[in-house]
Amino acid sequence: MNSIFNKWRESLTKTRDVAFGKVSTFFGATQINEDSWDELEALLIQADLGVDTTIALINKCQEQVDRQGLTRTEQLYSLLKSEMTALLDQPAEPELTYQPTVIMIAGVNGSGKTTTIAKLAARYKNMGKKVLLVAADTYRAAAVDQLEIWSDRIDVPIITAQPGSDPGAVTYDGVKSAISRGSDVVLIDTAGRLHTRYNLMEEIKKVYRVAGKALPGAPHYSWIVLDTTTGQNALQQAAAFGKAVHLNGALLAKLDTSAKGGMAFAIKKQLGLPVLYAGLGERVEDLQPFNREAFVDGILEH
Ligand SMILES: Nc1nc2c(ncn2[C@@H]2O[C@H](COP(=O)(O)OP(=O)(O)O)[C@@H](O)[C@H]2O)c(=O)[nH]1
Ligand SMILES: [Mg+2]
Repeated sequence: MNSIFNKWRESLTKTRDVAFGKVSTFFGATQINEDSWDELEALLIQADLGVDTTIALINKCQEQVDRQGLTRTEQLYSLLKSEMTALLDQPAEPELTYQPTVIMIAGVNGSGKTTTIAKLAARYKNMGKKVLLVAADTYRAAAVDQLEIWSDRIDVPIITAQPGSDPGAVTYDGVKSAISRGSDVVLIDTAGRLHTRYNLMEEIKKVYRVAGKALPGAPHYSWIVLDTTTGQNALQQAAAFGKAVHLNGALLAKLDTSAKGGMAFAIKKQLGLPVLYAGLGERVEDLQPFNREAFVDGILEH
């Protein structure tokens, strides 16, 4: 267990030092008063928790301070830690029991979709699952190439189409192919061009719909990859995807290079999505099931 906490702690260095460093120095021998609540509120907003989440968190802490009769800011540390943990879900790792289980991965360009798919594929393969990759980001040739390189590297088969071809068609072929090969898990990579937002949303809806035509009930999971280095902005982008298709999970990318990991606290409140996995580094084994205790422990230094 300790090694898991250490891994999270190491990956969260930037978020801990840059964004939560001041939150950590806040706890001291001073009396809790109006000013300290204002200060804590400002620090949490600066740490990318978002205004709504921060206010809800402060209210919870104030309730507990009154109830427990706490007087000094140092007593707020463990209270804040447990209230922050309570803001996060601790979901079980998704079950891969459909035959095949079809997973669509959405998110804006550069958020980390293709890399996260490779990591998920490697993880599921290690669990003994037969995995198939589907390159439905057909817009850029480089996007298909990138997934092909991963397919070679982790030795997982891939279904591709010519760049510029219909992402719906490759999705259909991919899911049908998974059925005939007896794959356990299908991971569909999608495009994320923001500058043609309307088309993008139509495209992702189509991929979603076509997956269901190829296999009723698919996609069983639709997860959004959030670039944690962009903080609160990532949440606004995710909300747009959530309007186009039914999302049921969020995946955090680049926690290891982000100073804005605090945005994770706002995901449940703002998007209503559980965080399922987090990318703690660039290697395939750096994708970890989300661990709320290790996360909170990693960002709050005492
Ligand atoms: N350090 C780090 N880099 C990441 C992580 N996930 C993705 N990246 C990098 O982010 C960049 C964009 O990732 P990519 O998967 O191509 O994003 P996509 O456009 O959404 O498919 C690449 O350079 C990745 O190596 C992560 O968890 N940690
Ligand atoms: Mg990509």
